Amino acid sequence: MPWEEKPAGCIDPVWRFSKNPIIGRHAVACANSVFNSAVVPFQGVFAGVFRVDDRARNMRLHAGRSANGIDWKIENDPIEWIVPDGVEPPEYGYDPRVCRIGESYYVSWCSGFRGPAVALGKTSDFERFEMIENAMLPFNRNGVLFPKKIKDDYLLLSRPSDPGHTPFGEIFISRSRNLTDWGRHRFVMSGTQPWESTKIGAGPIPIETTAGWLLFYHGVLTSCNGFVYHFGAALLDANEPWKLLKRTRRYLLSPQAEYECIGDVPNVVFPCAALADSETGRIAVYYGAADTVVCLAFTTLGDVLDWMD
Ligand code: BMA
Repeated sequence: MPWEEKPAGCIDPVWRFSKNPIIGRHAVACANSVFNSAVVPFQGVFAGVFRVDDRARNMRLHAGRSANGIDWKIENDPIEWIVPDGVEPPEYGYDPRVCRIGESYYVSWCSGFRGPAVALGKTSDFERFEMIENAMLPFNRNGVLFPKKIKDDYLLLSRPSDPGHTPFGEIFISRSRNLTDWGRHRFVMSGTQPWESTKIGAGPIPIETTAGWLLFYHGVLTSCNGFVYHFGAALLDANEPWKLLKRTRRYLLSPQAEYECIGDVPNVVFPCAALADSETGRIAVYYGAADTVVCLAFTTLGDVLDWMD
């Protein structure tokens, strides 16, 4: 996985890749911008699903491949979802997450279903993508699956919202036996600190650790100039992940680099994927910056846990 050591003298728990952004706004010919995107290890290399806003400002998902997780070849054409009979096809798609469960790669995304809702689909090869169902009613965003079943249930985090830019938001969890019928909803967490006081939403697929599930999430503050998107992390109970064990009182990363402060939407860091190495504890976080480009930041499990204490 991509990795860069913490710079000498750095006191921050998360540090940016020196070659950010890794994907520029015109990485795809049709693109106005490429940001909030998800990657996974795939057959010895890496694959991903990318948010590409085109030059008509349609929001679409595109598949991509990479040998090293840094240099990406993104398809010029959007994913064409195979939609089962009777299922509302996506009017648009954005903010994907990709979750491996067994041999399948599940994509959750914010889908146009008479307004933003959480849709689920799957692929085994990043070429053929089948939609499963709209998992959540509108209005809901930031659908994030867990990478394994717990007590026979698939688990999905989500963030009920409104049809617009949503000045509120807390994380909930829902359970399902078949990835189609979701229920037994539980509240997980809300923002408590100023940096996350407007709303929060789950980010990358939770990472299983011996201390519980490590969840990176975005937290939004409303300033005189509008929303500011940071990210932090929480630790959720291993068996009952609606139970919050710990969280970062201070953010892990806030928009401070120029490419995070200047772009189509200034002051946004929005994590959608993380790669983790269990032997070393290394974590690489992929995040969208300023709704314009894709960036990488690094941390370790130890750094994040220390920041929670
Ligand atoms: C959210 C989503 C994200 C975006 C963020 C900041 O509501 O639309 O895709 O990064 O706003 O604009």
